[in-house]
Amino acid sequence: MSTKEYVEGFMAQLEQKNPGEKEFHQAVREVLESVAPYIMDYPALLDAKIMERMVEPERVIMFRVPWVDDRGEVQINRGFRVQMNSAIGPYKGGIRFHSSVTLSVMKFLAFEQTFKNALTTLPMGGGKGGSDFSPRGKSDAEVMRFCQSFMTELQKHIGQDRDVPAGDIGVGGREIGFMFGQYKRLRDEWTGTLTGKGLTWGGSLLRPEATGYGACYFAQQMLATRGKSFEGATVCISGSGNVAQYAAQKAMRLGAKVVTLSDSNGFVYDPDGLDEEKLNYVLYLKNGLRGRIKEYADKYPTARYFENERPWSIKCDIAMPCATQNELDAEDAKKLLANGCYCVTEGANMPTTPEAIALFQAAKILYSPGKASNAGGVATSGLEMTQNSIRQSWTKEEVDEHLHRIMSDIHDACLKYGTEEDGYINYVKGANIAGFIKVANAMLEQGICY
Ligand code: NDP
Ligand code: 2IT
Repeated sequence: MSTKEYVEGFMAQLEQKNPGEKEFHQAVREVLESVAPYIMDYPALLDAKIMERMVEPERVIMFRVPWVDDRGEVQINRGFRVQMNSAIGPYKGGIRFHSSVTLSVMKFLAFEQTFKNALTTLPMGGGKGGSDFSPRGKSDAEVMRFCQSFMTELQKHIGQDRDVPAGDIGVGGREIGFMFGQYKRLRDEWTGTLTGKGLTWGGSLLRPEATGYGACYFAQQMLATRGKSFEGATVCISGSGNVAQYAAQKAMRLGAKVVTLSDSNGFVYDPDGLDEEKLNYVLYLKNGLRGRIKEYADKYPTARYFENERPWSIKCDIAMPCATQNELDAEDAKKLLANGCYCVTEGANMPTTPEAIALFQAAKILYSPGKASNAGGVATSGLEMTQNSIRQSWTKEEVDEHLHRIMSDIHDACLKYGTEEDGYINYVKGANIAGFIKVANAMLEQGICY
């Protein structure tokens, strides 16, 4: 059997067994194409059906989330927790609240998380959860009632040594607070079962910044392989949420000019670039006022707002997609390449379509998949768990040092498994193989239990 036959046969079965789950199919195919040659060299992996086991979640929990809105009307949402793989540690991964959440989205995210967490070098398994509830436009009281109802069911399935959720799209400090409060009330115990907590109640310094900062640390390492850096570079960022905000802050502080931010309605282009004052306004606009990125262009007239467009037509050296899955397609990739972009570092999970990835790799530009470059967020969640367990709080400098080391270790792993014969670093291959080997070996050593 050729590698191609193995991949296509596997995918045909996966698609038949999981019909319609297109995001999940996409995520599995990407990993499988990288690891198939490795698997075929090790009959023990084939015989133990490691890959077949990895694509079947250990457990999926789906539940009703009823709540009452401010008008007194009953609302029903759907809740999920996909406990994908616990080979190397308790399930760990974020919770997403967004209207686009489906079982397929949860499974793709939990699958990606398994390999990402393995790359962090910390003992964390893979999981993901969420709901099709969207906090946008809801009052604080509505968000609280929703979070309490969601946690009333979820708390039966999680725990500090079992499954430790955190934030993701639509889940920030406010939502983690409401969920943690309800967890503590129902379980009558104070444990670090959620990460991303407030600083006065068990949170870690630098966790809010960690995904965006980590992505920039990773990009620094990528750029260094070509003698380049952020200094003087023009950067396009998509999104304007947690990851985008701190990617922008770090890129700027490393000497880059950040010229775009976006949300699901459009993007702003500021040819003068962000500065500390403008970024502070964005933080206040998004986290305090819960406003739209369009308002940036109202406040700073040098900026322009492009309704219903994505930022990838703007000329840049470095692109950092930090919003959501499949937000950068082949057409966008062609525009970036034509404009001379030489580095694409993902802050989001699976933001680049397979066709766009192929174009970047064919052009031999630097391209890193989210499971490598956005792993700083979950890694710092792991550091929060450690601090909770030893009942200590580390300083910002201590956490930052760990984060730097972890991102650098992930980069080394990508080099080890992803450097091709001509010297091109295929970060997709490197990240997938390095993450896979760690999880696969743990599964082999533990026998056929899942
Ligand atoms: P936030 O909710 O803070 O921000 C999400 C941003 O993406 C918002 O600007 C949002 O705009 C935009 N967005 C969401 N959906 C869409 C869409 N369909 N089309 C265009 N824009 C969209 O989430 P995060 O910043 O935490 O997450 C961003 C990405 O990073 C996600 O892929 C997430 O999985 C990933 N990630 C997050 C980590 C974390 O620690 N938070 C860690 C690792 C990865 P709008 O307001 O219009 O919805
Ligand atoms: O996608 C991700 O890695 C996250 N949303 C962070 C998960 C976590 O547990 O901190």
